[in-house]
Amino acid sequence: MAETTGGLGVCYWEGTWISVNKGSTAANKAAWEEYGCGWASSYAGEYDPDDAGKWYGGCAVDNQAFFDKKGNVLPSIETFNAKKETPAPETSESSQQSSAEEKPEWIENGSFENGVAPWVTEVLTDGETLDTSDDSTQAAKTGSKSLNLWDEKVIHFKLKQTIAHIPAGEYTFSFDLMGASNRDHTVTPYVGTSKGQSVTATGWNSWVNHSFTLTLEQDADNLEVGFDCDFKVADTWIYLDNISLK
Ligand SMILES: [Ca+2]
Repeated sequence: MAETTGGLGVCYWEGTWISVNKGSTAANKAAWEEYGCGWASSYAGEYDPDDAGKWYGGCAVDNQAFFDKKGNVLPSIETFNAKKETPAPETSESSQQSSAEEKPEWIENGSFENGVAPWVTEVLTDGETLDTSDDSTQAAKTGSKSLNLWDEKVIHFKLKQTIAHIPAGEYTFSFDLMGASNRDHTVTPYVGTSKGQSVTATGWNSWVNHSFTLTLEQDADNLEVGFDCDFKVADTWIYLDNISLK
């Protein structure tokens, strides 16, 4: 907007309509009516019988990207803060630093304070299942929980989540890792086809922050981000926390 002649700003309309996504129109209608998450409920028919009274419920433009279908806020909410702070072109070190700090977070639930989802595991070792991939209060680098990954056997798996859409640009992927120091294993972070260095945990509660930078040459849809975890000996365990892509 700052570069548009006469541009005053943007208007954002009804960001709190949530799709609910119960699996069928009938189920969605019941949820909209019970929780009031559509554009209007049947009660609006009292003062607006012709429009809201007939067409209450959800809307073709609900779930406009600030909240997921369960009402959890998404990283996109940072957009307006980021834009509001965009300064006039200036190259001082302090202004570069402050704009870097305000970059939006693209990882959802990177601190495992809200369970494990949307993180999922994909086991690459035939016939194996991962014994433990749970959020844990045993240890945390940020907040009060982290993710514990453990298996009684040798196992190779991925921990990942998918970013629906992310613009081209330069990003830093970072995370904190701790875990068994006496078990041969590697943890390799990746963002799409970009891989960071393979690292190894260094002991109980010995949290180490790792990061790598990457460039997305083009906007990406359904970008997979996560870790390739290769537990080369039995009974290997790690904890991950504070995962970030900015
Ligand atoms: Ca945490």
